[in-house]
Amino acid sequence: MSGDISGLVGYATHPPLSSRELNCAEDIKKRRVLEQVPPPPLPILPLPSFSQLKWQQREIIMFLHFGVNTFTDSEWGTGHESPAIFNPVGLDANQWVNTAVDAGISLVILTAKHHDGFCLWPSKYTDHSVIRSPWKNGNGDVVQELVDAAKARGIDVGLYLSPWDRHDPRYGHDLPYNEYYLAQLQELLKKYGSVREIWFDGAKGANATNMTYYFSDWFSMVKELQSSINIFSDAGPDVRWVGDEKGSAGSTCWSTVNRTSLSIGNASIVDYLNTGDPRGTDWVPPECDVSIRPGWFWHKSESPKKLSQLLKIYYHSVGRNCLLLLNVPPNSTGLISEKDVHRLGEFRKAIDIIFSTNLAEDCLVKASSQRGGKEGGFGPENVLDDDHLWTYWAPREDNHGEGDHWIEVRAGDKGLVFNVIRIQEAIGLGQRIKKHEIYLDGKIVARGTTVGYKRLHRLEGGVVHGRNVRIRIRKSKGVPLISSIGLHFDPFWHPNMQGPE
Ligand code: FUL
Repeated sequence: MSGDISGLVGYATHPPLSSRELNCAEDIKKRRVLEQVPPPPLPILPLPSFSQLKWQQREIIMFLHFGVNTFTDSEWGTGHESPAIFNPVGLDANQWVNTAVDAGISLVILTAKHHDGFCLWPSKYTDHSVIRSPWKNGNGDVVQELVDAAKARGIDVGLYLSPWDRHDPRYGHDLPYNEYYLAQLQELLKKYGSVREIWFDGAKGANATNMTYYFSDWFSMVKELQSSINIFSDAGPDVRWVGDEKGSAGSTCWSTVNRTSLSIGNASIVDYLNTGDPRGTDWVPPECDVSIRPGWFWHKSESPKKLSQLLKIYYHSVGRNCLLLLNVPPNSTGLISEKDVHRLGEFRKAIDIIFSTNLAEDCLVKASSQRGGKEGGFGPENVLDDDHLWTYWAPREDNHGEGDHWIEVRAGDKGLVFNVIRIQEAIGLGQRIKKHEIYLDGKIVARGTTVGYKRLHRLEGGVVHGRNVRIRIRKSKGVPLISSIGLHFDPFWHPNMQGPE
């Protein structure tokens, strides 16, 4: 707005203003300026932290299960393995990282220590490690090699340090084992630069010795040493387990939970973990861990999942407000097998084919109302830009009751042919949507509950044709804030069929 206040106070026809009148005119001017730029709506708590938001945008993370099990054809080592069997003569962490980068993955998490207790780095607190293996004459360090390779390609690293340790004699003795575990945590988090995620696995054999883990000490130490890290466990605090190892979140999936209802290694809470809690006071989004193969570790006899299975996992994890943590295990040579590299490449390509074209982009977008009026900055056109967090459509707060908010994509005569609908909420201001419906030319084609960072509807009935797609928000906490909408065509989706290999 210009500095001209004549229109407000009739300056052209009145005598000069007194100082009181001038102050008053300034106030009006200021108020007008404020009115012109409506502020964003208040957030609905709880909110994600900066690190959680960054994590959410990664969408897919790579898990690397590697260790003595890779050489013994087993999943859970006994702890009695000889370090002499660990000899990945062709190990090339650059190949692991290149595979991740080619798949669009920006974070890789390595099992620095699995349940067998064998350490992939030369820990000074045990000799059950690479130090006693023939690989590089005991001078190797897999964690360092991964860190170097990741740095060279500009991606991030995370580490898995199994609490359950079947080798170390201190296991089962609370104080000495917790001291040992904390010492190893410190080694890993001090020596290798920035670590973006740490994985505390809740698994433990049925006959394992009972003991108490000092989680509070562990978590505090982790946060002290790495300020931007996300801590994963069954119970968070930053990322929670989704409750299964199939890569599938609940079709209702809240990033919010009550942490007081959670405990680590408690099988009775898996449903709660799977769906989250609309009344949750803590932001702890779920991560869907699943392996590209039947096992977590490499086995000669196993093969990667079919592309159609991987895509289904994608829709049920990323498409349900989650992160997909996809395990791609290096083999006994120390390389990711060719067939896995190939399958992962196909997976990435398929995702790009499906989502690189948004059919809504050439369409008109209308909404039931918009915050701050036409030029307010919260118009429906925001759902078509590239920012999927901080530009969004916001309806007016005042004149629509629950169930009356809608946004519509209008294609006109050219029409639309699609089988996938993508909706994204502006989660930076809290997760809000509880129930939504999607109509094509007045007929319902999909319905769902939560949306969150990303909700994908792959239409059960297959491809649909029409002109106008309306998304109705039937229930939400406060007003819904939608940051992105996509209409996509998935050529790999054939309802009631297995899909291509
Ligand atoms: C589980 C472990 O027991 C598996 O071996 C694997 O590491 C998986 C990711 O977590 O709890």
